[in-house]
Amino acid sequence: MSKLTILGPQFSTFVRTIELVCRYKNIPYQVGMEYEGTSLEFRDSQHQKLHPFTKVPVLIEGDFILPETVAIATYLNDKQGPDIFPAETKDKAKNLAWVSMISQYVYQHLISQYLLELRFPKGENGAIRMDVVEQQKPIAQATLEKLEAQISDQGFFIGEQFTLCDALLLPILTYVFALPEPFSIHQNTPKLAQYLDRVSALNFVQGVLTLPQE
Ligand SMILES: N[C@@H](CCC(=O)N[C@@H](CS)C(=O)NCC(=O)O)C(=O)O
Repeated sequence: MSKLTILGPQFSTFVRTIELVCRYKNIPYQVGMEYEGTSLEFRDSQHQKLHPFTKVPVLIEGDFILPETVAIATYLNDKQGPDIFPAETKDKAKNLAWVSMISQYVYQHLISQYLLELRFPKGENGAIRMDVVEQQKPIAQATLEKLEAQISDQGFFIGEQFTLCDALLLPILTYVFALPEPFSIHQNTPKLAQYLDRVSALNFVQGVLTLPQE
């Protein structure tokens, strides 16, 4: 059977989430924008066929095509290897609540509305729109503080087990914690910093969470 492909650029946080799940479960995979021998362009008609809203990642496994991170992770979870959800019903439900919050609000507040504004400025002559940054920064800071309040002392984001919450959060936090002054927002989140250092050092995480060269 052909190797499973995670369609999308490796710098995408959600693509990295699926990479982390594959590595945790020891599932062989490849990452890239290659599909059926050609390189896919973002939002072209081929991409539209694979994901109706032209997002990444999309999982390609032979003729099985699956969009959306949580669906992909859940599908992969049924394969070999350790579980990415707690076994007990209520623990699993609570974990899924955080999966939903991280992939929606946390991603929105930290990445779409803050980090992307800095990395891909939309102001005149490619300048950072400082008014937008000023407006979004407190929202991003408050979101990090909500994560700080939630984080467990037991090793992972929730409890003693690596879960999909960690796979979603680590790629986001890696980018956010690398923001330089005056955009840095992690001054009040020491537990989150320790968590990021601790979990990033695990073997299966190594090599995934790289930062762009300045
Ligand atoms: N709900 C989607 C969101 C995926 C998503 O937003 N991916 C980003 C990259 S990290 C993307 O495709 N951005 C391109 C765009 O919005 O046009 C999922 O969970 O997979």
